[in-house]
Order: sequence, then structure tokens, then C-alpha cells
Amino acid sequence: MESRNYIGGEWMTPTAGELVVPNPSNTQETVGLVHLSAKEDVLQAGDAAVAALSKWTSMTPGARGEVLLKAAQLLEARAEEVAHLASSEMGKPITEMKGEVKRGINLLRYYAAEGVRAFGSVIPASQQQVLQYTKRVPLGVVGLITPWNFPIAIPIWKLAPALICGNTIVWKPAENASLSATALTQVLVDAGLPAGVLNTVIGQGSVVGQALMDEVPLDAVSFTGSTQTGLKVGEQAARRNIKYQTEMGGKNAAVVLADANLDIAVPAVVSGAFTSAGQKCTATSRVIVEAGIYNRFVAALRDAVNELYVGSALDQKSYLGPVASAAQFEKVSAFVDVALREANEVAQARLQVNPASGYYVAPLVVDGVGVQHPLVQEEVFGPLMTLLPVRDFDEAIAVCNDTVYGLSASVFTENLHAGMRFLDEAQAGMVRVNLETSGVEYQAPFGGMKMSSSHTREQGQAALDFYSQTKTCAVYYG
Ligand code: UN1
Repeated sequence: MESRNYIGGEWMTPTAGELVVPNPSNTQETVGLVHLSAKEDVLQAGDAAVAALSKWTSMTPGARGEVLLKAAQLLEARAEEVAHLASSEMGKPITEMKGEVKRGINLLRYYAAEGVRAFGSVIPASQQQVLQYTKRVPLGVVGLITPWNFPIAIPIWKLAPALICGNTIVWKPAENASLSATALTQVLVDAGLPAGVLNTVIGQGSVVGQALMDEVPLDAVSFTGSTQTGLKVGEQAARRNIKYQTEMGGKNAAVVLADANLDIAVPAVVSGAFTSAGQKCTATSRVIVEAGIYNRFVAALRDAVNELYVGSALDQKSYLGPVASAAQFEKVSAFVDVALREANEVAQARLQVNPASGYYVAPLVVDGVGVQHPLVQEEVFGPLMTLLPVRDFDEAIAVCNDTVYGLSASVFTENLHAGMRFLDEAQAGMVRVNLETSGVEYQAPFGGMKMSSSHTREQGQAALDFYSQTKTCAVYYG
């Protein structure tokens, strides 16, 4: 397979460079070829998005919804094929990837239905015979910058609400999700999206992302990715005074209190930390454990880690696969080296494959480092869990909140009072009791506090607020 740009209703092969995509599960195997774009491609995409705006905006939301419904149908029909491609491209286990594609289908249906829901309200006026009401109107041209770790679901949770609200789009997917992005674009094209409404431009952040942020006449931008890049996106958007949203890093904690039910806590902590090989901004990476249960928790966790099946992403049995790329492998391996050198090893899973065949990192659990240690403060984005023993609930909350991030946090307890206090006091956009830190629901708002986001929310009804602006209208009919 080869990646393609889709600009102004035409498939195009940009010529600024090429990248061969190895399968992260087996780097001897080539999955496809990515063609990289130049700045001119991005500018052309911007022009196409501007040109398509009036036609798309003037369609009824219901008619726009029909296109999304058709896209849901097509993605469902192609689910196996798309999941297989995405797993081969970025190494998420096929069983998890199928779930992600299903989430994408659900998102398309959810936002399609918004086309026939109320999108404003009637508000009493101070004068008689005045009808005062609000309505949502589109923003215009929206730039979308998406990461590789959810190559199907994240693009859809930005595209679908942007489209139903009547915006046109320039989409820059992550380089190592370019083949998946091409397949997803094909779904939307086949669903009948008019020319110019979605423009997909494949390439590097330093070229495509930069040109998008600096030169395309954007009215808004939505970004998911690293904190470092997200802050630059936010800065540039503020300078241009366009609406923006950034979803960035996390350093999510799971707190295990002394009365926790370990049959619930252990699988949830393992899943939060190790599914997708820990490559989720919502992944559990700090596990804060009350002293009274520490030894029992560690024993149960060790058993669970010893049973993990780490193999090829295309092996149905794999609980986790490799990390996504050579760059990820280096970054995560550097953290693992620090952990093996400076912390105590608590458990490490065995690999069921030859480690040299792909970008495999064995899931690792450590303890014995202080709360200011880089393993506890920096986002690893890999299968590495650090345990932090604490005396009591108060210390647990203090440690939980001792981070610049605030995306997601969980507590495991059988005590209603402790659970509710945690929901009140944990500084995170997503707070949970007896549930893992990752695994967001498309119909609920999602986003972080502190350095994790621009304090905006995605998905659910919140996405409609982001991708539209409100007009307050008044009519005197006396
Ligand atoms: C999830 O936990 O289901 O990039 C989704 C990420 C997040 C999405 C997490 N924006 O990992």
C-alpha cells in the first residue's frame, strides 16, 4: 500500500520525499510506502478547503449527517481490512485495534445523528414581540493534527464533529499513521463527501504542520500529540487569534487503597498500563499503593505480569505488541535503562517472540524511586509502571496531584467515602473509581486539566461546542 494526499477532490502523490514503513511487529516486513508533502501541497489543501466551504455550509446538517452515516456503514464493511492495516502500521494488537475501529464507527453514527438534533435555544427577550434565539454556525476551515497511537479513532473524533458542524478540513495525520489515514480518507470519499471538504495532507510536522499553522487561512485547529508540540500549536493559534484545542501528555495515577478489591484493581492497573504497550496519553504509569496492601498487591501484580502474552500485533493472543516505531523504541528503551539502573525491578513480562524481530519492549514494573524521580514525573509512553507506596489516603492524593499533568486518575477502594473524596480532590479531567485510567467513552467529554490540555474538551457534546460558534439572533415582528 502507498499513502496518498487527497486535495480538492483529487488523489495525489506528493513528491517531497518517501518513507518505507516497516511492520513494527516484524521489521523485516514492509507494510507500505509513505509519500511526503511539501509546503505547496499544504497551501493547495488550504485553498481547496476555503473553496468548498460555502457549498458544505449551505447543506442541511441532516444531509451532512447522511454522509457520516454512509461512512459508518463503509467503515463497518471494511473493519477487518482497516484494523489489519492499522495494526501492521503501528503495532497495536489486532483485537484492540478492532475495538478502536468499532469506536470510530460509533463516533460517526453519534455525530451523524447530531444533524437532526436541536442546535440552539429560544431565550426570552426584554421587549415584547421579539424572538431571541441562538444557533450554532460553522467556524470555517479547521486544521486537524492527529497522532499515531489511535490512528482511526482520534481522527474520527475530530473529523466527524467538525464535519457535522459544517466546517471544511485540512488534516495532517502523523507520519507513521499515514497508510491508515489514507484508508480512512478513502472511506469518507466513498461515502460521498463533496470535493474540498476533507483535504488530507501526508507528511512531516516540521513541513506540513508548520505550513498549516503558519500559512493556511485556518479558523480553528485541533491537535492531539506531545506536550512540546501542543504548546507551540497553542502559541501560534493564540497569535493568530483562532480557536484551538490541544490534547497533550499525561502521567496518570491509579491509587490502590488498603481495602481495594484486588480482583478488580490488578486487571485494571495492568490494562491501564500495558494495553497499546502503554502508548496512550491516558495510560496508567504511576501506581500509588497504601502501605497496608502493598505486599499483597505486589504479589498479585507479579502473577498478572507473568501471564501477559507479548507478541506480534497480528497474533490474536497478544495482550500487547511492540511499540510503534524505531523512534519510540529508543525513547522507551532509554527509560527502561534508567529504571533497571536506578529503581528496583518488581516484575517484568517475558516476550513470546524473538525480541530482535520488532520494536518489542518487555512490560516492566519497578519501585524504589522518590516522587521527584524522572520515572515518576516524565511521560514515558511505553509499558513501564512505577509503584509508589504511601502511608494513607491523604498522602496518596498529594502524590497523585504532584505532577504537571492532569488527564486521568483512578482510585481502587470499596469505601464510598474514600471514592467520592478522590473524585473531589484528584486534579484530572477524567476521574474514576474502580475503573482503569484509560478507555474513554465517545459519548462523554474527554480532556485534561493542568498541562494535559488547553482546558477544552473533545467528544460527546463538548466537541460540538468546539467545532461551532454561537450566534445570538433577535427578530422584532411587531
Ligand atoms: C483512551 O484512553 O481510550 O492520545 C483514549 C491518547 C488520548 C486518547 C485516549 N488522546 O492516548
